Amino acid sequence: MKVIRYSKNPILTKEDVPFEVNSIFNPGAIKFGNEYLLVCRAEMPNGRSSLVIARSTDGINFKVDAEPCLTPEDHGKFCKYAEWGVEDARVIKLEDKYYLTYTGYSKHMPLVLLTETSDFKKFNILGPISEPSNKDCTLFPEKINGYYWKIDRPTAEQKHYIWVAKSNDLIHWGGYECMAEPDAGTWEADKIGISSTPVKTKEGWLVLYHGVRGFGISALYKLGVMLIDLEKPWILKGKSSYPILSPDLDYERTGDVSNVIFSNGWIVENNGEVKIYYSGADTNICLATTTVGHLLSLCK
Ligand code: BMA
Repeated sequence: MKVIRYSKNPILTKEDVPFEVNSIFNPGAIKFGNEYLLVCRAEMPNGRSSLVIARSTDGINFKVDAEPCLTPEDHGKFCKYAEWGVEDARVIKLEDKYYLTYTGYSKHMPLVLLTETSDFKKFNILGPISEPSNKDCTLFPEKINGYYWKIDRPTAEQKHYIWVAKSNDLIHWGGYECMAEPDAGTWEADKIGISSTPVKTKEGWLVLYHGVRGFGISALYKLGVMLIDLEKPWILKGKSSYPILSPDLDYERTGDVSNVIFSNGWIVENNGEVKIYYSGADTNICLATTTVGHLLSLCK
């Protein structure tokens, strides 16, 4: 099965949010008990983002909570790194807790913040796990060779590419390795960053990533898929040679940032079905489905 857009996209727009927002987009996704949770970015009227949860029992029909779950102001002593907004959470279950890795945006520019929760009601903000400029971070859902691992996207001069690092406690990181670089002259020539959380398969860790190609003042954001070595997560085993989703439809072409498909969350069902949650034009939340088998075949 190829990647198929849900016929009633978008599944969430700002009209579905019970408080005033400019837009709702870029959700992290996780199953929690019997519910599908989307941890969405809500851009508030002042242009700064908070995170808000949307809940569903079928993964398609979501209801947005009455208020945000995490705001810049909630960040206390870390607020200075989140003052301009919190954005684009990846959500993972690791041991007996859930973790959110997301962008804190401030005068210091983007960096990665880490927060833990057990119930998606109380959030314990652990603080930055990168320096700026860095974003698009996910943890791995289990220890590998005795360490916790993260993937992120530092910016080095003109380079925007993917690195991994390891840690004993999720707070102190080291062992940095470059994992993937953009392919010159292709759809992902200018920037790449990890999109989804990694999902374990027999062949490796499967993960969505985004690629960007700029054209003057505009840029095209598309989605691809990568396969990472199970034991050595800095080794890229394969990736799709073309995008699996590109901005084609009106709700992906037109919006606050035109021609963008961006994803930071998916849910892989036990039967291998994949629900990709993504946003069109930084303005809405959409759904596309595929299978693990299809995504693996693209990485060969
Ligand atoms: C990236 C992030 C995303 C956004 C994308 C397209 O750099 O800021 O939040 O969806 O750009 O505008």
